[in-house]
Amino acid sequence: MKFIHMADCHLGGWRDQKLSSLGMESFEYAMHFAVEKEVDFILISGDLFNTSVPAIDILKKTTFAMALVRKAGIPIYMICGSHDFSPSGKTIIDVLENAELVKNVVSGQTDEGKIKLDFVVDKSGAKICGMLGKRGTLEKSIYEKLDYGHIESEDGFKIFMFHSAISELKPEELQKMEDIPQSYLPKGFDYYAGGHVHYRHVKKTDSGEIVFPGPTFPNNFRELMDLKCGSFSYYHEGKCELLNIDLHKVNIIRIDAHGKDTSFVEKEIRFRIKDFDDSIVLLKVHGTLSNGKPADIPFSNLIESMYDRGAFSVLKNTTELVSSEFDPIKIKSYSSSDEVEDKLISEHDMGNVNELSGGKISAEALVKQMITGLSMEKPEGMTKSDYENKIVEDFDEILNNKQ
Ligand SMILES: [Mn+2]
Repeated sequence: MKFIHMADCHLGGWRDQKLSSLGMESFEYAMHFAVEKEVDFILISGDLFNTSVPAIDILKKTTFAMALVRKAGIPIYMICGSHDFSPSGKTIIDVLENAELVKNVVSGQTDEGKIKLDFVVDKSGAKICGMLGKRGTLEKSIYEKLDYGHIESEDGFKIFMFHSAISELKPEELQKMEDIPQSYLPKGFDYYAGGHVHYRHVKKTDSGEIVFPGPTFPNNFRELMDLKCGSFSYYHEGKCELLNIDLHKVNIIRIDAHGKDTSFVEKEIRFRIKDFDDSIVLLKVHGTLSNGKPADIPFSNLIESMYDRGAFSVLKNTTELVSSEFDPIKIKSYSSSDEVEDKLISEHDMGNVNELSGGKISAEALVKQMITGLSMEKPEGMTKSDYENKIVEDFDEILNNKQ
């Protein structure tokens, strides 16, 4: 049996046009790899798109790549991740499924309060089932109702797809991320196809492996620094192999500006400019300058020189660069906007919201859903009044369902 497993593609996630295209190319690379290796099937463990309403050009390229593997006779099995849902629970994945490009494997019935998951049986014989991921790890409550015996007693080669962080397997820097314990995963599966945590990790269990393949392309500056490239898992000859997708190398220029003046920092950056050979350059400058302010460093000029020397793309990060002329404002750096939202919500008095949530879900979860609702951008081609109606409709659903 041969398959590839990817997750967290976040297609359309980069504002920078070049990096957005690179994210797409990395996804296409993995799809072509699958065709070339004649795999039995492809697994996508959630967060295929960055938003629940992706732009038309993103959809166009994604569906083109999917149609290609489908024509080669390769099925795509997937689950939805936290980014794939609109606040009212709608997802473009349903559209892809109706067009028979993908198969969403999350299905089941409720029987006396217990959820019995169904298996999808691939023609290779693999039996696949899975659990969706929701914003704020709201899937936790679904795991608590799972009929484990029902899926654990099934025989054959079994794959469980999931989109959640696992407490025991989280990297140090993501300790605050919400998670589920490893014991929530059903036992006895041959392969656990994970997603959600943007890092690469394989852990052996008694029956098989829990695999986090990493995103197919890093999603922000920090991920580019840490991961350097995208990746996916290739399962063949009874074991999995994590493969990198490095279409462009990453060059990191990290400058500690502490106690230095701006002209010294400028020189230090200049010394590091070399032939970049089509690589992505990450320029990270941090520390407290001895005199002058960050704006005195001619960054646009420096960046231009980098492009002149063949950089594919240059990203600058100076959020931790401060001037000594002012008292530095102490801010904590957060890894994602989700984290900032969580922090703000937790600091806020939830008295009134508690009433609104009717006790069915936590006030925090309700606020998160409302924030997601308000963050929906107006899709291309939608009129302003339709957009307004849609927001109101989504809000109604959030407030009435509270699920
Ligand atoms: Mn993700």
